[in-house]
Amino acid sequence: MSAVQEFYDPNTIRMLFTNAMSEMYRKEVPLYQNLLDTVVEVNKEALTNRDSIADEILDLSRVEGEKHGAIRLGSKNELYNMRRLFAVMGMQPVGYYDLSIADLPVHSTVFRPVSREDLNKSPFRIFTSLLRLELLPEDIRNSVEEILSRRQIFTDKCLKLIETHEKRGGLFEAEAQDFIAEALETFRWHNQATVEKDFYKELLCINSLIADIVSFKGPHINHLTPRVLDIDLLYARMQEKNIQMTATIQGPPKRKIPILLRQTSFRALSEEILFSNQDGKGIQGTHRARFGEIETRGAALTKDGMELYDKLLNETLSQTKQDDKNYQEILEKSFSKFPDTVSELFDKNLVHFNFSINEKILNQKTVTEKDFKEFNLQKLIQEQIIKITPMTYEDFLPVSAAGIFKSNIVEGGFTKAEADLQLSNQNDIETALGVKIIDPQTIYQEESQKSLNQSLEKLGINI
Ligand code: OOG
Ligand code: NI
Repeated sequence: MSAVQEFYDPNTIRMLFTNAMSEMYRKEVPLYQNLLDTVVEVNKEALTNRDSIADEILDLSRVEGEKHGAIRLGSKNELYNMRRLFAVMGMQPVGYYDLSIADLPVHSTVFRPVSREDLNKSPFRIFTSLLRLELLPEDIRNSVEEILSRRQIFTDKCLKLIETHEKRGGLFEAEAQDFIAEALETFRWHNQATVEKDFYKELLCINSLIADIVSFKGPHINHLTPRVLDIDLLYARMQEKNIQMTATIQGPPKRKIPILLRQTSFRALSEEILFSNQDGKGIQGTHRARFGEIETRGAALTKDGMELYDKLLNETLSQTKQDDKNYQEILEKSFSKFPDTVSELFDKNLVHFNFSINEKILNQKTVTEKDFKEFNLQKLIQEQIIKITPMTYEDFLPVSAAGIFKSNIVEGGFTKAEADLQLSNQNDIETALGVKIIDPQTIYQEESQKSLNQSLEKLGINI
């Protein structure tokens, strides 16, 4: 009897795909290699000088390699197939980001692994935006739609392999290898624009994002983002090398207990491209789309934590702008109101936690089952029998804060009409995807509850 051939693990496909994409991007964008070298340098230094609480959240076992990338799609059909493509790699749409509140004609979701186990195997995610035709000026909407309907961003072989995966429930090793090579083609850079220069310029005037989405054969990967242990040090190093970075590190300020995500990037490079024209020779031009980014991750915030984050960020933005010199200083001042100890973050329910049993203490204390029953959770934590560790944030910087700031700084928060609009926009993207978007809060809550249940079970406490 021949052995049954097993499907290739989607986590392995994702890992190999990430490596292949990284290699391609480093060749395409040499400055990105420079950024990667600086990351290695900074991580080495940061490891000799570290702080244990931050270490746990940073999860040192997952430092190496890219953590995310981003693409921008033109049509609902492209998004539908992209969802099917990422499913082969064990990635599902998580979180909804409405970027129209930042004046961008797109909305987005993130394809990512969902379970902690899968994230640990390979945490790669792709921030995926979809152009919203209805937000474009009426006079160009039809031409844009027509141009986009003519392109096919996936190779035939890639679509066939996706279909095989769906029908059979997995791919075998040789198919998986083919799939990685074929899928990579979709993310490749094309220096040949598919539109004429004048039309490109017209799009550029409306919004550079539209020009980037519409003018090319496919949705080139526009950045990759590795993780760095000390982003402040990295930022300083890049500036020493005279590489132009974002005006400030985006996200929350530096803290003892890092929260959410802090990011910085180098400015998109001006790259030479050729526009199509009648005689087929092509007209020279340039395009800015591709950059390199760095992230450092902190604790996942609960809904209450997110609200406080938005409030403090708005407070900052009401006093200064991101590119002002005093921005970080004012940000830090505003965020002094965000608790920065594990116990306070827990008591105020601002952060999601993982629970585990401290076996050593448990053995020392010789407590009986009866004793546990009389304890409450707070006490078990105080006694250090149950250990709590902040959960790492696996999603992206919420744009809600900017939206709240823009729409109504005095009242704060979205109006009902705005909230309804958000919901209907999310429905639109879900219809295009063909599946519902997973709410990140649900993932964190379930993981937290599971670890608590397991811990209590070990102590013989039934809940
Ligand atoms: C998406 C940018 C979003 C991030 O790190 O917040 C993103 C884009 O520019 O297409 O990747
Ligand atoms: Ni990014």
